[in-house]
Amino acid sequence: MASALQNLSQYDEAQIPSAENMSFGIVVADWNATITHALYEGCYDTLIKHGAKPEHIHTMQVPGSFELPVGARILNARHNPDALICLGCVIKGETNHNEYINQAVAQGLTSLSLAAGKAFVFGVLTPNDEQQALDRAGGIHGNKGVEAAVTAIRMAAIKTDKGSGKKKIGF
Ligand code: RBF
Repeated sequence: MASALQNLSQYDEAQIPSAENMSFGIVVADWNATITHALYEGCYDTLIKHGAKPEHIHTMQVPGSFELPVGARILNARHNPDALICLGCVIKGETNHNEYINQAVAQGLTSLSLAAGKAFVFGVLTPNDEQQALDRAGGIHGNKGVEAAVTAIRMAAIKTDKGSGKKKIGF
């Protein structure tokens, strides 16, 4: 699988729009806090690195990943940011609770995104075990919080882009 071979958190910084005039909401689930708080650090630092101002980044903690959609909805109503990022970690256990939670979060964030016309970024790790989570929260596979931040910046730029003229596209 291609994704097993690369650290997707490495990207060309020059290709990312400036976040200087953008605002963001970050919602973090406290279940598996060692993991999710590392995702948050990566996410927050990336927004700042690309120019976002601390006063334009609004953070909310919720108990678990299942609460991410409602937390994001509250944060959106409160601050109306350009994009929201939801960070969580649902580790597969002996029962299939993880499938219900992941499905609910994915559906909830999709509904919110489409209704609001802005990104509610899915930054939820869905690992089989804790090691897979650590690998993606600052380990060998990078930090998915960084990638969630980059997605939010790109989507916020799309939201405000007037799209005039021909664009150079490609990778
Ligand atoms: N929340 C997470 O963010 N990650 C988990 O791995 C996780 N595992 C759970 C396992 C079970 C059996 C239950 C009942 C809840 C779990 N939760 C987890 C919490 C869930 O997201 C939510 O906070 C609670 O179900 C309360 O609505």
